[in-house]
Amino acid sequence: PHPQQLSAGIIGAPFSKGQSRDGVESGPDRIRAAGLLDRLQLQGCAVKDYGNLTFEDFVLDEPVRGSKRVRAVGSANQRLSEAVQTVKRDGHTAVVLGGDHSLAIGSIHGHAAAAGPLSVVWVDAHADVNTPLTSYTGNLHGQPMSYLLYELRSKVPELPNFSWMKPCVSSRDLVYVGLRDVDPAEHYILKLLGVKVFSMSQVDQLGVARVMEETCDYLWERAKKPIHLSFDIDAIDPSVAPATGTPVVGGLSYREGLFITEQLCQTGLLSAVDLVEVNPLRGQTEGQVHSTVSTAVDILLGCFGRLREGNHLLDYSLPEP
Ligand code: B3U
Ligand code: MN
Ligand code: MN
Repeated sequence: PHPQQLSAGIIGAPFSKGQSRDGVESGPDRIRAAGLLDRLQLQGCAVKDYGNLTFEDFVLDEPVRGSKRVRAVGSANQRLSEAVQTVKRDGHTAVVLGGDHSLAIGSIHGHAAAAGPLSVVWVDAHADVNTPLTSYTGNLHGQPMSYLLYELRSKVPELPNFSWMKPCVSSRDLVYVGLRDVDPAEHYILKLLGVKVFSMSQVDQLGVARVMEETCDYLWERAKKPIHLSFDIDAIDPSVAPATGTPVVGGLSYREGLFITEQLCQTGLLSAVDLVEVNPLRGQTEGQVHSTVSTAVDILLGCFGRLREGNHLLDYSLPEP
């Protein structure tokens, strides 16, 4: 699709309680300040900014079965789910600017509630599929996929402020790209459910072009469902995107990251995008923060039709002498 046929509905989700490091809540404003909206409009994309969500504070939010700030995460994601449903019903491609990756719970739930069954492409160094009972850290940003998968329903305990949501993704409709830091229980789950995984080993072996070809072929084998892209900036190598909470060496290059977005945009099925885990406070220099934020912006521009070969508006005409 041409960028001028696309429209972006942008939701800021300045939420950080799915993990323990301050700063990730300023991601949405930093990404906007880097010119995301103007640049989307310049490439011909219609943009509506729905602003930043506000989240309820929980004074008493004691760990539940070892998992931290469950009530805050549950409540924030309920709000986000409703916001994503509004954006989808208004006819936009939803963009959720995080914030930490626990936000994928509400984002994917809301997307599925408005658009029906989805394909999910999860680009991340991590699988984020721990259950509350397998997590070593107790951080909810390492758990969102376990809440969303039908097949793990019986493995996830009931949690306070999560009764609004139900699993809505089949493990056959999920593809991972970029994995390189997977916990043993997560690895067991991925094998048990037969989830399609392109870890960094497969990216090395096949190259990103084959990975994306196989990703699209796999997702389309049954039906062409709307695609939800959940992009954790830590999928990109820390030499390019260091300002994030849990950087892991050996990641996707900037070019591989952009290629993924160009290919997904060209399917015409991209229906919602999360861009999460940009943490400006984790950069050691302003240059590191800038590199991380501008990579995040370029990934989003790629999702809305920006091509490295160049673009021009549909009504472009050469100036006459
Ligand atoms: N798998 C670990 C580490 C982790 C997951 N996501 C991030 N880190 N960013 C966990 O906490 O579940
Ligand atoms: Mn993640
Ligand atoms: Mn990650």
